[in-house]
Amino acid sequence: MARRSKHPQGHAAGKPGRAPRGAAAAGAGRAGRGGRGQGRAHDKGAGGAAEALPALSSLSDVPPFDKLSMGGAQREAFALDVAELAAEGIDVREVEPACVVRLDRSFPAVVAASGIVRAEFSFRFGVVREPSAAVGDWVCLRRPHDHDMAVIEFVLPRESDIARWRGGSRGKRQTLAANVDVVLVAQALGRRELDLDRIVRSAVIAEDCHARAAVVLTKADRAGVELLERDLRLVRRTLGEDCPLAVTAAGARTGGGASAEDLRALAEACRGQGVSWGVEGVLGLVPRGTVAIVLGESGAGKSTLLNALLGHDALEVGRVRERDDAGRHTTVARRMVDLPGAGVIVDEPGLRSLPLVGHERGLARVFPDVAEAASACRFRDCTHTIEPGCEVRARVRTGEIPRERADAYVALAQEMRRSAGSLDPDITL
Ligand SMILES: Nc1nc2c(ncn2[C@@H]2O[C@H](COP(=O)(O)OP(=O)(O)OP(=O)(O)O)[C@@H](O)[C@H]2O)c(=O)[nH]1
Ligand SMILES: [Mg+2]
Repeated sequence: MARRSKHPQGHAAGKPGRAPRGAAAAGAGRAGRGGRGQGRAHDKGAGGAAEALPALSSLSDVPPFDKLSMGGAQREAFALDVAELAAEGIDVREVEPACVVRLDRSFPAVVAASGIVRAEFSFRFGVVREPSAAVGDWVCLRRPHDHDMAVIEFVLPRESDIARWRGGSRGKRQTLAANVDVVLVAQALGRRELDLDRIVRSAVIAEDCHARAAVVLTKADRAGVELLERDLRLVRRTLGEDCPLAVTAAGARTGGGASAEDLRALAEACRGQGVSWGVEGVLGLVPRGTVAIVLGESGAGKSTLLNALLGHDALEVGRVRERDDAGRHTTVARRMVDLPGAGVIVDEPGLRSLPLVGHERGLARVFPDVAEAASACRFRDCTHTIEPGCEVRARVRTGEIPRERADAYVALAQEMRRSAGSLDPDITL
């Protein structure tokens, strides 16, 4: 089918292309169409499955259409799609752009200028077993007047997509959200040592996916001032002074019993290090016009933080296990909410693993100084551990590169060397 070459899918160039079309679409052909006004006939009673979904009227804090901005390339692709649909004889007055704001199995909730509606994927996507779009995707939507559900005809090209590999090798790439500007990396303070590795790998994934990373340290009420100051210094030395950083204690009421005075002291400690504090600090990371996603382990306090940003309890909050502080995967559906006076944000189920596979560019973006030093090492395959003529270690000795920064880089580079069958030839790790 001509369309498949016009908007190639895939990720080969590092920049996401057209979002995937159903693999079976080419084979389905026009003959597979269920008739005008129809979407995809799902393998098991689409109507029944759709009925079990949460009613759209029960969804709160849905971003209004005018707060969701479509990019230039998406506009152009939309115009092409409309022309194609017109050539197929479809009444283009039924067609409009829309943004996916929630995924429930194969029936996303989408927001268009005409309002929020449930949609199914058209025959072009083939048999839909997994949603072919992500929250944040712009789609070419058809709202047939004689059909109760809208139909996603095409997914418009993504400007970015936040994705991770499932498992430890190049297995399945899972898109978490599309067209995201900012990734808020949520990490809880307090109980355990700060999981710096997790913060850094999240930042690398964000930058690799063409989004900006910002760190949000949650549950500050569980850390004393001393611990907080130590962790802030650690994050700063590792990710650099430029990495946006905010600290919150959004769920302090339900937690370790910190007094108002304790919280004031924590806020003061943040100010002392030039770090944003509280809900306002986080809102500042997601200004109007931006789309953010909050990433973190289950139990990191993501939904609690979002409820605080919204000013009411819109998202379900779970409990953590006393023994190891692990959450219970309370959030299960990806969902975009509208932050009053700021941008929009996607609440994300907690992620257990974030393997780094082929994220060399992200690593080089987060650590440009280390990557630059690495390119000056005597040996091209230097691991920056024991080799003579290692420029990375030399610059650590002179204090030019903080040791924490080099260590984080070396650990992740090592992981990627192990996991990657295809290192980017332009980057020397
Ligand atoms: N002490 C304290 N507890 C908090 C804070 N924020 C969240 N919690 C608690 O941490 C637990 C997990 O919070 P959630 O907001 O559900 O965490 P989540 O990251 O959304 O978890 P998943 O949805 O499972 O991925 C709940 O018991 C919250 O009350 C905080 O600032 N301080
Ligand atoms: Mg949650």
